[in-house]
Amino acid sequence: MQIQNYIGGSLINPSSNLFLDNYNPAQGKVYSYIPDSEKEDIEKAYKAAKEAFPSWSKTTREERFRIMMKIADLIEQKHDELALAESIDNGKPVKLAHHVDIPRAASNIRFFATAIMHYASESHDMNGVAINYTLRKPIGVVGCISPWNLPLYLFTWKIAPALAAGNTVVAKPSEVTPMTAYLFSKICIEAGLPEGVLNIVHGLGVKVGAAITEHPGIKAISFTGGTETGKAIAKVAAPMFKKLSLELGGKNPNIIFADCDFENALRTSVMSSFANQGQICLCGSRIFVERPIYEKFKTAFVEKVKKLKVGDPNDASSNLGALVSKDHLEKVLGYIELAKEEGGTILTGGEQIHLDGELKEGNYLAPTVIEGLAFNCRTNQEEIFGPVVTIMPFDTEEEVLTYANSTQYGLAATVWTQDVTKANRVAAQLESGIVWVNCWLVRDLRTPFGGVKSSGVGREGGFNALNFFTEPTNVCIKL
Ligand code: TXE
Repeated sequence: MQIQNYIGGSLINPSSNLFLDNYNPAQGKVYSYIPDSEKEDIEKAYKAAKEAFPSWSKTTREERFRIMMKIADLIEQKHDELALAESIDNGKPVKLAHHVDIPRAASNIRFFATAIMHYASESHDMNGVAINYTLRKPIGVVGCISPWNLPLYLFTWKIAPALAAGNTVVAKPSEVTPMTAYLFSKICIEAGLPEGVLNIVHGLGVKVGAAITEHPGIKAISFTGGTETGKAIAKVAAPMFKKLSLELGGKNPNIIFADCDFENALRTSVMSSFANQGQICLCGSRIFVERPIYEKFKTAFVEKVKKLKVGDPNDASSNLGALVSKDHLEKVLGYIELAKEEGGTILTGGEQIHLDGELKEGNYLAPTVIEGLAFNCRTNQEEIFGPVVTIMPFDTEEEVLTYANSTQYGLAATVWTQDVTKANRVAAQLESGIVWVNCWLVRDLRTPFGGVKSSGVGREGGFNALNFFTEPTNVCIKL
């Protein structure tokens, strides 16, 4: 199967007519081909988006709402096909794609379709002297670049607010997981999205992603991915004064106090550590447990982790599927070796898993728990982005805050305690864009989403995203 670019409303081959291999990570085999696009393809996409902008930006909110709702309906109608495609392309359990990725993609579109209907701008009255009002205008052609871990989920999370606000878009999904973005382009055609409003160009980050970043006509970039890539994008885009929203890596602390609801903390920590094979930027990869319950929690946690089934993503009984690529598996295995060198003890996992038959060459790794590491060693400071967590005890709030805040990252944190005063006190002191208390990954799409420090710049979600994708003009009228 050959994937195509979606430019000017049509599905077309890349200018080079060259294609890259696309792997099925569960089998380690090439199963489709992705356009190896070039700068030239981005230029074509930009021209189509520029041409479409005057009309799309003037389209009524009601009409944009109507088309976007149709897209969301079609995602739901094709739910099974999309979930299977996501699982084959990414290696994630198909049941996860069913419950999380695909429903969320439809919700993203619907959420911003409705949000634009309620989006209002500010007015400031100067006590009879003058009145100010703010116009919020779409920016023009904007760029959206997304990663491989939640492919359609994060792709639509960016595209939806951009389109709702009246912009036209040049988008690039990850070259590692292009399939659902391709299926999405067919959905947009079926829904009647006007030509050129959304353009999807496939290919390598260093070529296609860089061409979007460098393009002088693309005035804003919304990016989710690795911190190093974020730096490279900022370096190019900042001197061009582009608007930038960067959602980058994390090394999230999961803090468990002795007074927590033990069973809930235990059950949720297994999920927050290993959901999507640990490849979610919000996963809690450093577990800190207050000393009085440390041994009890550790024993129960390891016991539960040992019971997780790593297997065929298409089998409903699998808890973990395959890691996204061979390269990524190697990277994660490298960190397990590093943890051993740094004095860590592997409590469970630590090894690649070799399944049988068609899955023989798949990228499977046993969920891994590591104990005995210092809070400031590399394993506890660098983003691993796989099914690997460390666990360590703490004695005081002050100590655990030092551990939690010690990394360059600050995306998400989880706190487990039944003492609401303590929860508020700790949450306020965590250097983190998001803090979950007694839960994990509970998402209200209206809330600000993003990180501090090297976890990013800017916030997505709700009106934050619509503000990002619009340019305010203040009009001051003397009375
Ligand atoms: O991300 P990249 P990758 C982290 C995680 C992972 C690491 C690398 O630690 O191991 O990032 O993953 C495009 N200019 N996260 O390699 O390379 C690229 O094609 C413009 C965290 O997938 O950052 C893809 O579409 N674009 C993360 C997108 O950027 C470029 C989720 C992300 O790719 C580019 C995924 C360039 N120079 C990985 N180079 C999270 N926080 O959610 C690449 N791209």
